[in-house]
Amino acid sequence: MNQLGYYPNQEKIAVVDSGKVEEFVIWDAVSGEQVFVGKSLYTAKSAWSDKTRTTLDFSAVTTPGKYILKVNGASVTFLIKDSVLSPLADAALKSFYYQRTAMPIEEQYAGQWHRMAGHPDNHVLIHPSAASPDRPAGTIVSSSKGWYDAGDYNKYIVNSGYSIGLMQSIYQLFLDYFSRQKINIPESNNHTPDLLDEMQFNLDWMLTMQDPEDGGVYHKLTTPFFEGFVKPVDCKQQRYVVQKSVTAALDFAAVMAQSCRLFASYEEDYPGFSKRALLAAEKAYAWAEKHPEAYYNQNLLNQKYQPAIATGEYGDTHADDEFFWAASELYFSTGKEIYREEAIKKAPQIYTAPGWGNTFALGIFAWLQPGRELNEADRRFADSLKTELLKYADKVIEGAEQTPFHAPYGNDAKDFFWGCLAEKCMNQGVSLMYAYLLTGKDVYLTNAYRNMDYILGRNATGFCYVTGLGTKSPKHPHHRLSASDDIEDPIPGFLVGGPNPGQQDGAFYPTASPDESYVDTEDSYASNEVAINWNAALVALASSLDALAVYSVK
Ligand code: G3I
Ligand code: 9MR
Repeated sequence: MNQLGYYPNQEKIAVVDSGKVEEFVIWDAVSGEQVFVGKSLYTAKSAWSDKTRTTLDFSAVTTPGKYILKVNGASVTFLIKDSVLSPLADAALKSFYYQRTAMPIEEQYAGQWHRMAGHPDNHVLIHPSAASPDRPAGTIVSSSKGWYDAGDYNKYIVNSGYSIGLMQSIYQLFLDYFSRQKINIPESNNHTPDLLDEMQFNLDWMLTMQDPEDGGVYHKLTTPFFEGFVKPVDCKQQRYVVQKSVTAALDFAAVMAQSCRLFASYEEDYPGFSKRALLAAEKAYAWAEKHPEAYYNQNLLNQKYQPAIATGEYGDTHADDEFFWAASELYFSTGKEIYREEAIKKAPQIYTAPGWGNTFALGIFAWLQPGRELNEADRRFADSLKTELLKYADKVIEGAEQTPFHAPYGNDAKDFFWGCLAEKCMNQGVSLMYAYLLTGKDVYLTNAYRNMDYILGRNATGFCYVTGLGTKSPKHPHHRLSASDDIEDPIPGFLVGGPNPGQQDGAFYPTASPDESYVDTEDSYASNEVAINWNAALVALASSLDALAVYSVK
């Protein structure tokens, strides 16, 4: 079951890992009264194991409260509640605060997970791959602040640009919701919404990753090798900025152009940022146009330069999607025709859900932003993007209500890979949520909720895949901050990568079955790591569903 609970009028489904259910009963946990008796809805065979699963539907129970579901001698407690996803939305965003580098994480904001500052990054070297006339190899630069990327301690422009882009796209849809959200971070009492404050902490770092001379953007800031599982304060390896790349420049340009618009209302807290961001964006874009083939390829880099770099690659061999996203954001921030032309030239033929390596959807979200004023030609173009998004959505939801977990996600072996719970399950949900906003058709939103139910427990392993939430959640994520802090529980609010039959980490997995190929051990970075882009997807879907609150009692 969804271990967090259900909105009063939300569809409520549980799945039993066996084929025979005569009937199930729901009791009010407080009064002790029986409130509902149900029969199974349908049974469905797993595509990968011999399990036949039974679906139970208790959507008819709508009164807020605490209940117990009893079936085949087992029982489980659950909640029906307004704002049931609020704690998830808040915790998901708060996770970014815990990822902050270069400052102490204080007890008043972090409780038991407070820690000392690490990685000041005020003495970073220009790697030979990043050398330029003004900054020869070995030049010392300061590149402070920003978030740790994931379970590791490095900072990658592609991934952090994408993550902010996704969250800020959602921010623009629900301004009211985000202006009220408080997650207890150091900036919570200023005039800026907490989400933007948190983004600013990383945007500030990103600005330091641009070469002031030519506008190019370094791909990442990293140690040559991954650090061990030690506290940030104990890390001593030299850090470098490495090669400028076209994808880093464009993700940077896109997110700066987007931020220029969003921060314009918050000059009081961030004076001058908006203007600086736009200048930086245009410079980075111009650099990308001059270096359209400057892909980041770590193997090639290591053949030419020392020290060799072994950390995360975030490599890519196509930049049309990044060009499209950046040109679109720049068009909406400047109104310049050249960006419009470029966006239309690079536009996708079909809709694909967003991911760190595929930013088409972020550009599409910019064009489809509700309330955006478009001239007639632009409106026609936006409509063509909308048509594709809806085609995608219709295909995704087809037959979902007959599947083992009653969800569009999780029915194809291709749904399970490194980071799939975010990059596929959540981002499919985000796309369906947009389909709902564009049409008002409930069926899209219902299916977005179904994917949320999936990660919160209605799935093949029975895990609620977010740390610190639910009754059975990951305790040993591949997360250096959680592993090195001497606190038993992992830092809360993180979505793990999820089932991954690729099993690239050599950890011991219980099975090869795609949807059960998950193990809650620290060494499993291919199924049990955390990452900012994955949490960005969680922020996006949890906040949207909570902001819409369509299934709450009105
Ligand atoms: O995209 C395809 C998908 O279309 C296909 O269906 C699926 C099935 O095989 O594969 C997908 O590709 C996978 C890709 O992740 C998805 O984005 C690759 O197999 C997989 O190897 C790749 O893993 C990436 C991993 O680094 C290894 O390069 C993850 O995306 C990426 O999130 C992860 O990022 C690391 C950073 O490098 C370092 N910091 C930690 C971070 C998280 O693990
Ligand atoms: O901890 C690293 C994780 O963040 C990356 O996603 C992963 C893949 O690049 O690599 C992890 O580091 C492992 C390294 O690749 C191999 N030796 C063991 C490291 C983890 O302990």
